[in-house]
Amino acid sequence: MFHKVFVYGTLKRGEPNHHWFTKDEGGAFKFLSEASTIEKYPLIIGTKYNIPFLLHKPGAGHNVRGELYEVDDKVFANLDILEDHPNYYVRQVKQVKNSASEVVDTWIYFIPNFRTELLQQEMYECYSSLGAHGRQYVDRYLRDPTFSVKSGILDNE
Ligand code: PCA
Repeated sequence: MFHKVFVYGTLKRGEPNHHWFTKDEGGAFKFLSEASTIEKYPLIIGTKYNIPFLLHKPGAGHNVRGELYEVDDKVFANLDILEDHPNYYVRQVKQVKNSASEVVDTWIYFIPNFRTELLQQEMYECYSSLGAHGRQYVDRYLRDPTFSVKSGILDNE
């Protein structure tokens, strides 16, 4: 079984979690195209660890640019582990436009129940950990294990 996934953050090529596509080996994945969301969404960088979040607030922010992949069940399951779906990021099927301007239905990882004050933060069209924002992503193993990355992000934490 194959699934389409649109990634906008650290899973993109050249970004710090791209290796999750190849984790454990044996899983199959294919880069399909650069793509952008049909609807606008706020893409922000949050917490002191500079984590990218796509907030589920259609109409705010930008038509976010990212990458469209096809993955098998094994890779899909690993991506769900990384994103802690459905406890943290929650994936939903949305439409993106690929580089041939075709509209494609695909999974995207969102933060659905976010604190509204996050909408005051700067919103990006395209994420890069090493972007001009200067907020480089901090890998999990470098974080304080007692700090909840969900606090300040999720509405119910
Ligand atoms: N990884 C996922 C969601 C946010 C993140 O850093 C992605 O790249 O789409």
